[in-house]
Amino acid sequence: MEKKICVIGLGYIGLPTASLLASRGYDVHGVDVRQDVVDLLNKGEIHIVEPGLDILVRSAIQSKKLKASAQVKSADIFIIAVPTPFRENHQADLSYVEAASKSVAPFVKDGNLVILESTSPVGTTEKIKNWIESTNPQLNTVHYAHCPERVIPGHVLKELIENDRIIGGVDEESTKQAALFYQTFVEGKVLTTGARTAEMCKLVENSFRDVNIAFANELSVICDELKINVWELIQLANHHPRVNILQPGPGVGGHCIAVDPWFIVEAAPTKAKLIATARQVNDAKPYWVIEQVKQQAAHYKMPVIACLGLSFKANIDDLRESPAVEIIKELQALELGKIIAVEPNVQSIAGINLVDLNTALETADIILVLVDHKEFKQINKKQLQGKKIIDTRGIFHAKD
Ligand code: SAJ
Repeated sequence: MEKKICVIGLGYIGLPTASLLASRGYDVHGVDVRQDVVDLLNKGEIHIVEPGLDILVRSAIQSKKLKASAQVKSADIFIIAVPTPFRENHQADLSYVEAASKSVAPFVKDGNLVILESTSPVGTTEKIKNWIESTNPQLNTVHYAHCPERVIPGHVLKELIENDRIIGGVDEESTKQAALFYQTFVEGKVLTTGARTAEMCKLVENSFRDVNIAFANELSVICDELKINVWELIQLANHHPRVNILQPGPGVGGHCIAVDPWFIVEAAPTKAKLIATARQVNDAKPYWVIEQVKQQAAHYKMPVIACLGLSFKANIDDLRESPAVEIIKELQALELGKIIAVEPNVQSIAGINLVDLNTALETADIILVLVDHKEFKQINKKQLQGKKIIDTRGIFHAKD
């Protein structure tokens, strides 16, 4: 008989994972604390934008291989995919992981496998074992492993299957059991290690990216002062065979790269100097963009400022930790002009005046590009004539 799987957390990772597993023949029970998400899912609909996910979910629900509720059920394998944000002081908030662990504890049986997919500080998988076993003390042969999710929003379904995976168990048998499971649906390599190294590996991957984006963001600020086009500069420098500079932007958003490096800083505050500085450089970038807008707005009396894009990166609807949202809210608070915004992937957002792209282009005095959505890349440059452009993503940098 196919193994039963219970996935806790039906968000950007849990939902695609649950539906992929259902499509591979597993009996999957999805759990979410949000009843609206559960209800939508049971109708075969979804609450997030991710290419191809709607079709996969619909067929998983129709085949009855995927069901959802707010209640955990017994299973052979439990996958925890809940948020791991940080608190005000940048310390990891493990309350969702703890609550998820305690919610599965009464249903876990000896021989089961509990997997943590959420990006977490070093030591979290051990904590899950402790939370579950202190809630359910008669357990003694449960396997626990961390298998950090590594998919990029926008390409989740492809990357869930094709990416290599790191599996780290709390002991060798746990690692082996988890690896056997992932090998049933992952086409990439399944690489094994211990839980702590797996946890650190994920944090390091995102910190690597954060540090490199910080380099690009710092360059953009330096180049502005030196009157050099940073986009052209990076393009040229990247012709060197061993140079690959990332792209500057309005700041770093999302629930991962802007968060995870802090877990390393928290664990080794005096040692993690470069990682902490990169975070500060990236967190400062939105304020630099706001300064740019202030300078331009000073040439007008109540200008119309059109902000293109709200999501944290191109072609997705995810607004979490989005620098664009942060910038727009601050511009509104500063009352620099009439602030309008365009976001093709979102219907509405409280407190922000969303308009369609044409209206924005027609009425704006200042155009602030915050996200490089495909719709914006197609803008005819004639529509920009006579307007001040602040292009934080470099979509208009190419020479005519
Ligand atoms: N960004 C730039 N310049 C760049 C690249 C990105 O400013 O050159 C910005 C984006 O606009 C965005 C932020 O960085 O605001 C993060 O975007 P991203 O595309 O770099 O990454 P995420 O957050 O969508 O996904 C990352 C991925 N990690 C790595 O690439 C190392 C993904 O594989 C992880 O699974 C994901 O974090 C996660 O969930 O941890």
